[in-house]
Amino acid sequence: MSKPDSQSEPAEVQIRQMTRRSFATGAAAAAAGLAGYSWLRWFAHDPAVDDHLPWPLRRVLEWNERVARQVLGNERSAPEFAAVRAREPKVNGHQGLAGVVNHDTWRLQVSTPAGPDREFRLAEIQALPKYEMVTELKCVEGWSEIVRWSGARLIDFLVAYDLGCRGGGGWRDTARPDDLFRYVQLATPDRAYYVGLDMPSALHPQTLLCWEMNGQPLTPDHGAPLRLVITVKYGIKNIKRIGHLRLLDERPADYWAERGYDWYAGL
Ligand SMILES: Nc1nc2c(c(=O)[nH]1)N[C@H]1C(S)=C(S)[C@@H](COP(=O)(O)O)O[C@H]1N2
Ligand SMILES: [Mo]
Repeated sequence: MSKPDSQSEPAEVQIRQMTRRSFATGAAAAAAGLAGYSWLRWFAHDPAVDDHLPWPLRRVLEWNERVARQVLGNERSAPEFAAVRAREPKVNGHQGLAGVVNHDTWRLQVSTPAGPDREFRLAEIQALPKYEMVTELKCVEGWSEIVRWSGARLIDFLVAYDLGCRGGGGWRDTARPDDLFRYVQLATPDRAYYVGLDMPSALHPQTLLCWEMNGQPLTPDHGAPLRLVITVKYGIKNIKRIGHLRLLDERPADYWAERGYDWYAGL
């Protein structure tokens, strides 16, 4: 990302830009309304997590407080339910689930336009703060199920491993929403199933990289070793058996969008 050269810019231009920025922040927060703001607070000050957060995550919570209103302000959180209501969802969709995955040799391969590619072991994802949520999985075919999921937030993964901002840069204090890539694509190891996500949805606090369902390790049918659970989207975006994660600025290909479904598939 190129930044305006502060040396060559008159101070009043800079001040005007800064004012416009803070105005935009306030306006977005107001437009988001109470629903948006309440999850933002929950996101930014989670007492269960705040105290023992590794420093990069603590830093990003502060970062979130400042910019989340601009990036994520219009995303709402989905309702959560009592754990006793959780059931096993029916196994639906087998694209990209052929064969078996060895959890020891499995890697999450991450690529960005600038490269180089990076690889992550399951343990590196499981080392992140673990979240649990009891939410409704909604399939476009008309059924839904309440399920208890556990895993790490996708945003925490991106922040902890300095992914998501252009130029290979991490989530520095100076990072701004427009430094972020605009899209994320996730694909199965064989790339037979793939989903595209807009960045605000990818960064939502209820977007989890899950390795457990209803308190048990994921079964292969439900996406072991790692699947996405994203409450702001229909089931089709909740990709099972993730093998690849790509950060990019062009809207990525999506398996069901190519077959006539809405690319955003938002709820
Ligand atoms: N790899 C992969 N992930 C997938 C699918 C698929 O065909 N392949 N189907 C999707 C659809 S349409 C739904 S509704 C959910 C169902 O998740 P479940 O089988 O765990 O209930 O998985 C989603 N993730
Ligand atoms: Mo589905």
